[in-house]
Amino acid sequence: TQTTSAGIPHNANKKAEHGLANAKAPPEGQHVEPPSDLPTASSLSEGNVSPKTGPAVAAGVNRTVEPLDRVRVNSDGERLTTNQGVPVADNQNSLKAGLRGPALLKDFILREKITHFDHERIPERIVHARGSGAHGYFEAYESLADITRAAPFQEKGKITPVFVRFSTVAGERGSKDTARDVRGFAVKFYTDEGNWDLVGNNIPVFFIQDAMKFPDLIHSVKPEPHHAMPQAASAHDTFWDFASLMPEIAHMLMWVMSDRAIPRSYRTMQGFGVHTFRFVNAAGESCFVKFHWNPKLGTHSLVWDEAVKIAGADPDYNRRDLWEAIEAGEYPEWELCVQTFTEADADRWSFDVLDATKLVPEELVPLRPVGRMVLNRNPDNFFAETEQVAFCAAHVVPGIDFTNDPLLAGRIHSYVDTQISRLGGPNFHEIPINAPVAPVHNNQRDGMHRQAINRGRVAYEPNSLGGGCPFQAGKAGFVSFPEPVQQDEVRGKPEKFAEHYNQATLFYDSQTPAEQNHIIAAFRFELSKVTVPAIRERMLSMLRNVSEALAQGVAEGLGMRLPEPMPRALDNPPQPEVATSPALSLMFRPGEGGIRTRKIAILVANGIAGAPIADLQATLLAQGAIPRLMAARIGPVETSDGTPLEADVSTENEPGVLFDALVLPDGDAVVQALAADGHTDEHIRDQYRHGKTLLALGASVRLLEQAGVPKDGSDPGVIVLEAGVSDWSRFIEAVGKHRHFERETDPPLV
Ligand code: HDE
Repeated sequence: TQTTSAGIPHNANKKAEHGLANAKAPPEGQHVEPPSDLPTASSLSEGNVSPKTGPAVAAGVNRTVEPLDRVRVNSDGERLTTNQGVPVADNQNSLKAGLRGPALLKDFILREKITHFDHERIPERIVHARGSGAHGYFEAYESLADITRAAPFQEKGKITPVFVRFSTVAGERGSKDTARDVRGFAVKFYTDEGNWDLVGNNIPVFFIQDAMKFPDLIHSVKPEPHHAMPQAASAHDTFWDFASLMPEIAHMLMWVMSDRAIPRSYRTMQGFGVHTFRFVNAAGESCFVKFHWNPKLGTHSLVWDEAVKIAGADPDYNRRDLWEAIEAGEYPEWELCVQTFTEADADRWSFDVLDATKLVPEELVPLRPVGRMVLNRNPDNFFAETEQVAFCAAHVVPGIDFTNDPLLAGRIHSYVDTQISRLGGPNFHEIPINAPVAPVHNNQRDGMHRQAINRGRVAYEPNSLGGGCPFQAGKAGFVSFPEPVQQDEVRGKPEKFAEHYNQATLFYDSQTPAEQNHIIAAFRFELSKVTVPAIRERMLSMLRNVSEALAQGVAEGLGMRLPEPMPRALDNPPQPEVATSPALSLMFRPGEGGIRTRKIAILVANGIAGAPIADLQATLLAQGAIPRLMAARIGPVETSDGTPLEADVSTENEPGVLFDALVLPDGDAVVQALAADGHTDEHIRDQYRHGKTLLALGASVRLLEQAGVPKDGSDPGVIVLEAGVSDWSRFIEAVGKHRHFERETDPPLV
């Protein structure tokens, strides 16, 4: 750990400027010293409640609700007005000279309406354009005051409001949710000491090491500039051309070709701060820190064939899932964990902690859980909140600081810069969703769309006319960690940045066989879309440095021979500390089990015995699952026993890929009707192919046969129950496992 020069007063040289005798010193008040009783982060929070955010609030209500109240508009029972508040008499007809005459220029009501409409769109984010947001809170498990003075961590139980935005990276605003892509995981903490944005991803490493390459990376993955294709996909020449020429990308490619890049839900993915940051405590001592968000529901993903089909069935798949879970009161939750380590630890390791293409294996530095985040309120308005929210890697608060990661340096610049054109000027911090809950006082003034009405004649410092206010907070304010730097200015990279493959190998070797197969299949798919053979060849030569088995698998899939391995920058690469890290597998965090919020389709048709279906439905509901009765058409179902059943989804409006499990009903006539509907077969095949659970009751076993699904009892995810049996426990247990990859073959059997 290092120590700040905490004793140095702020504005240390200022007084000397006025001469020894202070002859020209300004009157008292010009440079007021901060009062000695200036509030600190911990004194600001009384119990768990920040004075800025008001008294304790009812469960389910966030502290960001009240500050936003002043701008929330509820039009219930209100009359229609113009933007000037003028009541509008007729909202159907423009003003004309005679019923068949020309529209009149003086129709200010029409003109205002059309003009506003004409300007409704703002530029979309250059990356992460497609996103979904939610409000919630962070709750600290314990005080971390010994290692950081950051406000959210000062007390056990302290609550800090948050707004979170999840996103895909490459696709445009209206693109599909299930693209193979990194997911953004951006959290805005509205702390007592200003906003802290932890703008992370669902993958702990990145494609490149230096911000200098970011525009190149993004240009390569975005739709190709001449014909603007493909949308939201990396499977095209330019991305792989760039990738094959940038060996530092090897580790990240393992992650984005894995199922991590197609999460089942935002609620089932991890989040990572990616860069190494610093914690700094009140004494000015610092340690390094990496941030991890672990979902309570465990980590679960889609499989590729499923992701492709969902893209057509419901392009809003992840957005809808998040929205519906929160509406249903199934508040998603993540545990925030930190890895903390010292500069001396970092110096010993084979990799550089300033290199964003490297992670710190959990086996090397275990995770320490420090709090939980719960998302418990959907935004009122997508545009006002989710679209206008402006995250920024430079938004840190006292107690959090940067490191010299050269990727991070570029981010510190980029985010504010991009908001200025995206949100139309330098006052985007005043947009309600961006405004800190902590008060803002400075001498910045004016600019497009200024909201604050700053009072008084003073907009400069030092001043005597304003009593020296707003005054500098001195040591109570943000003090940059004074990391000693004495170096030549160079363009280059540190030594350890030259090793690109150890952690790619670590990742691949730490996956289960099913996950490894998915990685091979993903490379095969992506590279099969590449039209230039030399690019494929370069990629294979890169993969040989990661894993011979992987390279071989991909080469076979492409009908190619293995080329020579790509030359390495280092002849003697350093030995990695760990050879496998189980924590890198999605299987490592299955979650708490159970079937809460899992979507289960129960196929029904006229003539069905309703009682067992109603019983199953009630059992699943009681366990928090979402059973839906699916028929060829929605509406009431005729049951043989008079039990009222209503099909709430049809095979047409919610195709089978949108469900986590499938139940096939008993009854000869019912099975016959289902067998005659091509959707049934399709649904069963998809469920089976995608590793999901199938339950066949009585006569419906025929439907499995028809679809070619093996039903010899060896697959725990294919459950056949004799007619009349209604013990659902095996089915529930199987759904709780999410996927049954043991059945997977390549190519698929079914
Ligand atoms: Fe970003 N990134 N980024 N990024 N990033 C943006 O900011 C940038 C990087 C991340 O939901 C932009 O407001 C550079 C890493 C998320 O609104 C832009 C570099 C990580 C979001 C930008 C990176 C991220 C963004 C576009 C390399 C994970 C969405 C719109 C030096 C730690 C935030 C905007 C939201 C968005 C720049 C690399 C995460 C252009 C220059 C690494 C989650 O400023």
